[in-house]
Amino acid sequence: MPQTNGAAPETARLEEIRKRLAIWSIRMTTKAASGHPSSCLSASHLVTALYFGDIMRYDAANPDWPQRDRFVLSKGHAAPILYAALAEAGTIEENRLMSLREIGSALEGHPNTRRLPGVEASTGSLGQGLSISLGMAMGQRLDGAGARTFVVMGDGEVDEGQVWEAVMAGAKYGVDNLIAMVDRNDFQQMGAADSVLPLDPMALKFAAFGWRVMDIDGHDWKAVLGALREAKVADGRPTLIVAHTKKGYGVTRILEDPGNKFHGVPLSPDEAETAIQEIENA
Ligand SMILES: Cc1ncc(C[n+]2csc(CCOP(=O)(O)OP(=O)(O)O)c2C)c(N)n1
Ligand SMILES: [Mg+2]
Repeated sequence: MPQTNGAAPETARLEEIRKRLAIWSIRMTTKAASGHPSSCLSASHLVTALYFGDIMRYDAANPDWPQRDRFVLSKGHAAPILYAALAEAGTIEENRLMSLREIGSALEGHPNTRRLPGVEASTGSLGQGLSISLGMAMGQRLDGAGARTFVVMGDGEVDEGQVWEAVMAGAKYGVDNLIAMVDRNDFQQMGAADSVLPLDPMALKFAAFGWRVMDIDGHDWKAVLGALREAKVADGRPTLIVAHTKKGYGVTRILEDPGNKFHGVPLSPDEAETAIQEIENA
């Protein structure tokens, strides 16, 4: 469960939680000898803010509460940080985390909504999460309970054509309870995201398609919380938050690699211990 310190400023409390989720992501992937720790770390502020920054409305003990806000991790390969958040919230037991990617474990390499409470959508085949989220948000609107859907995409993921179909449909139907974030860490699997397909000016492209857009530092608590709070004030359009991040945030071993070759590569046990100390001492 979240450990709160009433005397500490909100961002200090969130940073403590974020560090725990980051450390879990490293431990889990190192134990599994497989997975995507660097993709978890870049999204760590976003996921922490959503679950623990008073952004999403949810009941951790009742993950199927019909009026809940929903979170879709469209970049499903960052599953460990989602699982760590669900454990931190109390939806799943912490002692399940280290079963990541084991045969038979519900903590699959990519989230499986049929197997784990709190997972809203099965993702991992990139490009589908925004469409899924759009449908959820439209359903929530019909329900009339004022619920929202939040979704985190990767920047490389935005290459997928299906993303742009959802962008157009979201604008057409004025789905203003849909809040999308792009984890703009500038890298995808094969290298620099813009070397595969140029994405900039990303925010302006979404704006031209009819979305409200925000462009922020995705590792700045005030910016992340401010953007998400502003996004919750509906204005007739879906919202996109471009969050500029670092793939492997907080871990020098990953960040110092000029080509960011650590995509889908877990840290060795020794590297993991060094990385965990670095995060704890930051
Ligand atoms: C449809 C599809 N194609 C290819 C892949 C393989 N794949 C897994 S992660 C990844 C790169 C994703 O990059 P990005 O969206 O920028 O996410 P990041 O890890 O940088 O946050 C790719 C190509 C996939 N999962 N789904
Ligand atoms: Mg990326």
